[in-house]
Amino acid sequence: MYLRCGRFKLSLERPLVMGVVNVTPDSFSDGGLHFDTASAVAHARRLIDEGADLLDIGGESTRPGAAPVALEEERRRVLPVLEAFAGGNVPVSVDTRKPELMREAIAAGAAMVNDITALSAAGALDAVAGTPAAVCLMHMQGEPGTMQVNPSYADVVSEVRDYLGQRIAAAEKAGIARDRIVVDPGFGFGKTLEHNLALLRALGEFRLPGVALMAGLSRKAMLGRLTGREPRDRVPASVAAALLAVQNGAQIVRVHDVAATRDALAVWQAVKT
Ligand code: 9MG
Repeated sequence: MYLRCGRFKLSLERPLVMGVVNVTPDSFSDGGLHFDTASAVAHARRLIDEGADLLDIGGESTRPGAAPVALEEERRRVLPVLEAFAGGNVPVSVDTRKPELMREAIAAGAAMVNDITALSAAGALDAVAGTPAAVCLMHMQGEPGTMQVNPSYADVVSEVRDYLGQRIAAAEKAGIARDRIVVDPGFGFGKTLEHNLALLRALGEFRLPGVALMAGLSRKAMLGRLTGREPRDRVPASVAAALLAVQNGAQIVRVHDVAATRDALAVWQAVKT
């Protein structure tokens, strides 16, 4: 199975590692360590050296409680970093929910759009449809500002799966073929610890025909709840979570700690029958 992703055709025969580059002052995971362009570029280079298969560059924090960022500011944060890598050997994804920035990023060479709102904004489907870019359709209940206030589901697995099925149908109708689509249940986005654990246990149910599956658990609050540790000390828990996700069907893992995740996956790959 392959993922068509801009000028790349990515084999999904082995799990892929997407390295996170937050160009934000307020990310939960790194506390704004890579906010200026030079540090973000240096960080992205480090992730590539560590073996990242893709980079995900974002300029708007999506942590619980985060406030929205204006288009102009998000563009100022993201585009210079993206442009530094767009011509290279590692596909670059833009993490945004704004159709204008999707268009600009793809024109600047982004190979994927990672949208926590699954292309639901007006014009978002069209921004991606007529291009070669892949898209990650993620599930979120509510908005980052309030999503963790009282998340509630009758059956989290079937509700998230149905939603992603509907977003795949909308994307296909707009002209985005399944081999350009990735789905993601959105761990921590309007979900309690119990919801997240239920989704991780049932991750295999999100392997939908012809569509790739991504999981992002890296350094998230659920791992803090389970270990009692701060985000920067959640590397072992994040690696364990990435392995469990891959074992349960994820083909792409979105992580902050690329080297540690690559090592763990190398062991997994060698043992897997
Ligand atoms: C932007 N972002 C933060 N967490 C994420 C996750 O789990 N998945 C995806 N696709 N994007 C995420």
